[in-house]
Amino acid sequence: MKLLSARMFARVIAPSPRLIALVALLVALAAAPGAWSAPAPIVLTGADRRPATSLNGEWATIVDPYFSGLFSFHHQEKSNGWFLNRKARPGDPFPTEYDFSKAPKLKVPGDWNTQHESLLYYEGPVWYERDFTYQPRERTHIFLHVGAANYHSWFWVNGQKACEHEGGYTAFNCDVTSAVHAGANFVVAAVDNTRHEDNVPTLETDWWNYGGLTREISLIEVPDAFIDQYDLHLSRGEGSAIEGWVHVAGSQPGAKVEVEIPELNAKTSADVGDDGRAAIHFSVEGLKRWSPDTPKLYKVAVRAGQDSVDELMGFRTVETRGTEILLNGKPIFLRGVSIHAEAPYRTGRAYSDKDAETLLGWAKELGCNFVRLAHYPHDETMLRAADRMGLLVWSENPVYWALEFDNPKVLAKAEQQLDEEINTSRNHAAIILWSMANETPATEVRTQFIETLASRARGLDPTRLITAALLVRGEGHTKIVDDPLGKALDVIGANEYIGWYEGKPETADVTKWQIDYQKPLIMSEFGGGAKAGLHGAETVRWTEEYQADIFRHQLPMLNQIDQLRGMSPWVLMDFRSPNRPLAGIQDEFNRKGLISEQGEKKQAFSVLQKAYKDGTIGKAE
Ligand code: GCB
Repeated sequence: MKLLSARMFARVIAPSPRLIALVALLVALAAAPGAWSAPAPIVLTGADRRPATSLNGEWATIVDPYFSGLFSFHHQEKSNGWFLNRKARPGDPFPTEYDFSKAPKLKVPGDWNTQHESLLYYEGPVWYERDFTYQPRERTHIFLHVGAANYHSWFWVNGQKACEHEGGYTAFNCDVTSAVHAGANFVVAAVDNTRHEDNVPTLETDWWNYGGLTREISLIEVPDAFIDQYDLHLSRGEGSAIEGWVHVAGSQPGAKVEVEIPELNAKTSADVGDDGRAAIHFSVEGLKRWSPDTPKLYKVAVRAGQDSVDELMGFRTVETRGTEILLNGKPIFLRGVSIHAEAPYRTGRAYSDKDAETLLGWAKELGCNFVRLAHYPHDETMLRAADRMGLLVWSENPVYWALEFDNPKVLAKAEQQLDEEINTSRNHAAIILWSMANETPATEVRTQFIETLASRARGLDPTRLITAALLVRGEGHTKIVDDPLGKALDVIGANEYIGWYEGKPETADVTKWQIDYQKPLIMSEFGGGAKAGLHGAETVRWTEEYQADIFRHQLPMLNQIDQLRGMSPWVLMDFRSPNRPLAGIQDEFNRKGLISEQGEKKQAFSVLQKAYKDGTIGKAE
C-alpha cells in the first residue's frame, strides 16, 4: 500500500492542523532513529533570481551546548528530538523540556555571535524555529534555500527530516516538497559551528567563527522538471559566441531549452540529452563585453518547459599568455585588495546588498579593479555587486593553513564545497580566478590534495584561471616562490609580510624576488597592523604612520617584479579575530585593515589609492 505523504493527506481530506501535526509526528517517529537518511541538498544556480518566499526575520532559538535536542543520554540520535517542535500538553506522561514558542529570538540572516553578548564566543549547536504559511502548487518541487549555515546544519520541516549540510560558506537547497503542506507549517534547523580538525576550514583560522544561519533563507518553488544548473559564457577568441550548457532536472531527453538575450535580439534553442544537459552555442551581434570600465550586464532568459530563470549577466573572456593575464584578449593589471566578509560598522558576518556595496564601494574608491574575496566563498549579493560595479573577483575555497591533507574525508569535504562554490557562482562575469587554497604547508600530501582540487575545478569550469595563495621562503634578502603547488596553477598567488612579521618596512628596499614559475604572479597579501587614529613616528608599530610606511616601501619593490600582474594587500577593513587580543589596540580585531570596522580610513589607504590612481603601480605586460 502506498502511504500518503503529509502534504497529499492535507490536500485530499483537509484535516485539522492538529491532526496534521499528529500525522507529521507519526511520520517522523516512523522515520526511525539512527543514521540520517534525508536526501543530500542540491545546488540551484541563480537561486537569487527566482521568485521566493522569504524566511528571513526573527527565528525562535535555543542554545544547546550538549546537543541534547538531537542526541539521547547515550548519544543515540533521537526520534523525538526538538525538531518535532512539541508543546507540552496536560496529562503528558513525560516532560517536554523545550518550547520554541517561549524561546528568545535571533535575526536571520545573521550570525548569533554579534546578536547577543553571551554568544560572542559561543561554539556549539543552536536550534532555530520559524512558523510559516504556505500554499503549494500542484506538480512542483519546493526547496528550502539556505544562503549559508556555519558550519554543520540539519533541517526539518513539520518534523520531517529535510537535509543535512556541511560547510559554512556555500548555498544549498533542501527538497522539502513532501514535508510542506497547505496552511500552517514550521521549519526547524540545528546549526553547529564547533571546530573540528577534520573540517574545512580546520581548527585554526585567523577570523571569527561566526555561527548560525548567516545568509538569506527562503522557499523556492519550481516545476517538476526544472533548471537546476547552467553555465553561459563568452567563448575565447575574437568573435562573440556564447556557449555553455543548461541542465534540467527531471527532464526527458529531447526536451527543449531556450536561451534569449532580448537586448541583442539573440535567441537559441537546444535539446536536452540523456544526461539532462542541453549544450548551448550561439553567435551574438553587437555584444558589449563586460570589463571593470564597462560592466555591462544583459538580461538573459533561460527557459525549459514550465521553468524559467531571468538572469543578469556580463560576458567577457579571461586567459593567460605567458606571464600575462588577458581580459577580453588584452593584458590587464589587477589593482586589488583582499576582503573578508565582515560587515562594515555593525561587525559580524556580512550578508546584505548594503554590506556588499559599502565594502566594494571602498574598493572602488581605492582605485581597484579587482578584489580577493578571502578566505571562503562570499555570498551572492557580493558577487552581484561586483558584476554591477565592475570589480574582478578572486573567489576562494576555504582550504586554509594546515588541513588534514592525508584524510580522504577532508578531501571529500573540500571537493563538496568547491563544487557548490563553482556551481552556484559560475555565471558571474566578475569572477576570473578560483583559488584553491591559502598558505598551506608545502608537503607532498598537501600538493596531491590541492592538485586534485585544481583538476576538479578545471573539469567543472575550464573558462577561468586556477590560483592559490602560496607561502614564500627567504634566503638572505631574496624571496623565493618555489612551492611545488605552483605547477598546478595558472596564476601564482604569494603572501608576504616584509615590514610586519619580518624585517622593517625598509627591508623591502633591498629585497629581490625569484619566482620559479613563468606564470603571472599576484602578490595576494602584504601589509601590517595599525589602530585607526593612533598616530606617532613611522618607526612605531600600530601607528597609522608605520602601516603607511610599509606600503611606501612595498610598492616600489613589487613594481620591480617582472611578472607581477596584480596585488591584493591585506586587507580592506579590520575584521574580528580571536587570535588578536592585544588590549587597547587590537581588542580582538585583526588591524591590518586600510579602513577600521567603523569606516575610518587609515593613512595607508591614501598611499595605496594614490599609487592605484596615478598608475604608478603595475604593468600589464
Ligand atoms: C595571512 C593569512 C591571513 C591572516 C594574515 C595576518 O597570511 O593569509 O588570513 O589574517 O596573514 O593578518 O596575519
